[in-house]
Amino acid sequence: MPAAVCDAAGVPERPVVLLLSGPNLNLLGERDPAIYGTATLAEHVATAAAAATAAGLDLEHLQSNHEGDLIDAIHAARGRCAAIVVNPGALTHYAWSLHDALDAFDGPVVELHLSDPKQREPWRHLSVVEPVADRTVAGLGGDGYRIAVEVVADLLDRP
Ligand code: CA2
Repeated sequence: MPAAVCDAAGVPERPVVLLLSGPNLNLLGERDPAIYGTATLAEHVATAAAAATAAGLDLEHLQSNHEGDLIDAIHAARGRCAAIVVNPGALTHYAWSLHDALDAFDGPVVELHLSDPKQREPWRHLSVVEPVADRTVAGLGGDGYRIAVEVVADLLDRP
């Protein structure tokens, strides 16, 4: 186990996992239940937060419909967050600036999708995030949020 990082009062800090949600994921639960299920994004975030707590991690979440907001959050996570879980939405398939920002992040990156884009329309088969992700969790629906955090916990525990 790595040595605990402590705050100014000597209290051990829990590593922070940043969960990022890209465009339109704020609409989850409102339409397309056959593809994305009926749960809302808030419910998925609660699932991820519970998994983080169980693993001794803290979870922060940001959803944005704007690519630049997500990139700013990745930059701000450098040196502050231990890992990133990202469901980039449709940015997955073309946002090379997101690829570059994640490439500049030092910790583990887990790419997360509710559906399995590789089983869908051909334009979804390319992920520009995949080359800079340590793992991809896809096609597991809402369970993916718990599993992605468990994967992060596993990656952080490795020497
Ligand atoms: O399967 C995933 O998690 C995706 O990242 C979801 C994206 C899609 O573009 C990716 O190919 C795969 C779409 C998120 C938009 O979700 C909506 C939910 C309800 C209503 C409209 C959009």
